[in-house]
Amino acid sequence: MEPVSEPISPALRKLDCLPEIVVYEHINWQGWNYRTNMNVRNIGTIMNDQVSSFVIVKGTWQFYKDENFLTPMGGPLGPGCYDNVTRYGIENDQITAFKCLEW
Ligand SMILES: [Ca+2]
Repeated sequence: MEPVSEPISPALRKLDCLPEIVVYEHINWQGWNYRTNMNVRNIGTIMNDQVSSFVIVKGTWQFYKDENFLTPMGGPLGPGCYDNVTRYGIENDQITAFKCLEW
């Protein structure tokens, strides 16, 4: 029997390169970390108002002070290692939400 295959849909191809971000409790990527490919509407009680550094693996991301993507802080940021949020117009220990604008 021949292999059964079908074309990869554009949507599935996109899954191969999802946006990705890792946020950290302390500056210089220390403390707990949280890695995700999803938009985060509310980071949750334990991690709320704790983020001090992050790594953007893929995509352009925007951070917010309040849940549901309200009160943007800083501008959209692309891939890179960001050692201290305050260097990028974001208040320390204030991030509650973030989302990918494009990738
Ligand atoms: Ca912190």
